Amino acid sequence: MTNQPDWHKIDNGQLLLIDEFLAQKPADDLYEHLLQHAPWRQESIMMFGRSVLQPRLQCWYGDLSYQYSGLLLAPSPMPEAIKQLKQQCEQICQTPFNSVLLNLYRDGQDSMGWHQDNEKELGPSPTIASVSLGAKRKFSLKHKKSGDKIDQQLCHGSLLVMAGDIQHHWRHALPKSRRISQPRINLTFRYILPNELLSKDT
Ligand SMILES: O=C(O)CCC(=O)C(=O)O
Ligand SMILES: [Mn+2]
Repeated sequence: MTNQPDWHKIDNGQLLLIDEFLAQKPADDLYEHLLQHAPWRQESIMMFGRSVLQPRLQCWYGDLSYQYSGLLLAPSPMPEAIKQLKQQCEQICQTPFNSVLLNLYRDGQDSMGWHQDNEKELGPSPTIASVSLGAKRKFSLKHKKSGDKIDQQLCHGSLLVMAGDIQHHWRHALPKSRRISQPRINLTFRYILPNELLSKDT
């Protein structure tokens, strides 16, 4: 069951949060399925000239490759269960998605640092739809100029959408949390622009 979209205007963008985007049973089934069967990998990225393991596992499905922090994620067809979820997100957001990055935070020690989803392949003002499964975790946004902070608890089966110019003006992160011992899975749906639509000088 999905609620009516209720977008919140924030400085330089819009946020949408639907706590009960997925009903309990489909959320439980997808969580168990992905936990057991998704091809999770712990990737390394280059930081200050050294190769460092990321504090989470990831996998990627999409028609096109995606490059971030020096990592190249090769194209890989989306499984049916994820295609259905993609369609639900497209309906709510009224925009297409052609790829999804899955993150598995094994417990509260796994995290994602402050960043912007602003790779040029995502286009100038990307809409990013993020579905959460498993442990409830705090998600934070911080405005780059004003320092304003928004903290949002993301629960099992919820959908958070970032749209407008958020990726230019805000950073976001999933901080560590000592209290959490259960895994969380996050699926972030994106639209990757084909190479021929990217301007050559960016
Ligand atoms: O786990 C989350 O909620 C955030 C994930 C994220 O920001 C990303 O995949 O770029
Ligand atoms: Mn992100």
